[in-house]
Amino acid sequence: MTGKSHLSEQNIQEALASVRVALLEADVPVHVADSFIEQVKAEALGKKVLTSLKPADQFIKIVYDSLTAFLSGGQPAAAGTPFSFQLPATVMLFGLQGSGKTTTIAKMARYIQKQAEKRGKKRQILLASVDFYRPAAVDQLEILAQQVGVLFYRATQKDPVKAALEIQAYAKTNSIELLFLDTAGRFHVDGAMLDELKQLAQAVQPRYKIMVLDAMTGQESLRVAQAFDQAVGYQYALLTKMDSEVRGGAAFSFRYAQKKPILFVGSGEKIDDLEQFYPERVASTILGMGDVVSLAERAQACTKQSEQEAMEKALQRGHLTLQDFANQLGMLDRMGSLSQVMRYVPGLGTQLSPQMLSDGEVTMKRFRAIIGSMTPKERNDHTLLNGARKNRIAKGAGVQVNEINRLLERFEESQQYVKLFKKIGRGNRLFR
Ligand SMILES: Nc1nc2c(ncn2[C@@H]2O[C@H](COP(=O)(O)OP(=O)(O)OP(=O)(O)O)[C@@H](O)[C@H]2O)c(=O)[nH]1
Ligand SMILES: [Mg+2]
Repeated sequence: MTGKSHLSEQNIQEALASVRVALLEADVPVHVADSFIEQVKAEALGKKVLTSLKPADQFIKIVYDSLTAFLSGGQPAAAGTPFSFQLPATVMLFGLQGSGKTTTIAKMARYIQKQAEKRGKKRQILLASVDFYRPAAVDQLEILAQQVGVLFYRATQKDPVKAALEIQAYAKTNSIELLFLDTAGRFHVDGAMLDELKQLAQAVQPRYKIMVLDAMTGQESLRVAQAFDQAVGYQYALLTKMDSEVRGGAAFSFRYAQKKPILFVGSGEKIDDLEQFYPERVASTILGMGDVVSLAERAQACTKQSEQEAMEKALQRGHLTLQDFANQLGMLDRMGSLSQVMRYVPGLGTQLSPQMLSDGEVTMKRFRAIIGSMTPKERNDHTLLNGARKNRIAKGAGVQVNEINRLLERFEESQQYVKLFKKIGRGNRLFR
């Protein structure tokens, strides 16, 4: 790695070019791709190269991380936490013809109902449409409502705005918690459609306006998203057809231009094919290199390796710092819960009660929080820890000072082991 310890124009040149190709292949517009790359490059140049990683690999990792951060900006719910609407609410969906509005409404109704059922509840959900242009549009929604098992209402009025008000009045008198309003799409962005949507939104004042974008349209979706935003405005987007052969360029362009969160993605034609938006997944499809993910894993493995090396050195020195101690706790944590780990230690598993194990886990977490509140200096030399410092750390970690003393006792104990290791000269062979 000599002479390559920092990222420079030269050592990331090739990586830069391949990222650019990946973005363009994912159907990200050229100007968007270039400006993103400039931004990441400015951030990356001069960064130190991690041990045992090539500069190019490290750069790709930085790109991957920026891409993920960029795609996840402003997401309403952290990955894994289901999104929920504030109730009662009218949710209006709009988008071009065939983008997937009607299907998506059914999918969302199903999603919300399933979430509610998990908590033993049932939501009053109503589906209704003001799409009077395509003859079977309203029937399509009615069939879907039956399929999902939610309510449906057919307006008698044929003027979209009047019909929407009729629907909303119906929802109110029937104590509907969530009304999904389906609208008509056009083949292209056109003034009449946008005008109608604007009037609809003004009349109904929906709490949520969601722009439905077909991920397959790639670059075109950017223009569409902007036109709808100017004319009607919306808080969220929803990308459909992410199951197709697309590489996420639509998601990227949308985030780039609109900076609004992507609420869900459609991942198939079936009613259950709705997922939360996972920025990491899209980032890796955009980069189009399955190996980016494995690269990230490799970087992860490398950090672990350097931790292990640090541990090995500590053992050879016969001296442990609090930082080493925290790393050791971290390694253990990554292996799984204490009880999982203990199961593999002959004899121990049966001697420790589940209570002891879970207490142990809590203690480990607390210890790591305490060490996390120390300055690097303190971590390297625990003898610095006087009363004033302990008070400050206790506050930072949200614990009592006696917890810090307990940690120090345990730490001293491990010191004894480390000394012992050095004495019997096994430190060298331990990790081989
Ligand atoms: N593969 C796939 N197909 C989808 C997805 N979402 C919708 N579709 C399909 O796209 C087509 C159009 O869906 P619709 O829900 O009717 O679209 P729409 O926006 O309501 O269309 P209009 O009412 O004509 O404006 C249907 O064949 C759907 O099955 C998706 O996430 N993945
Ligand atoms: Mg429709």
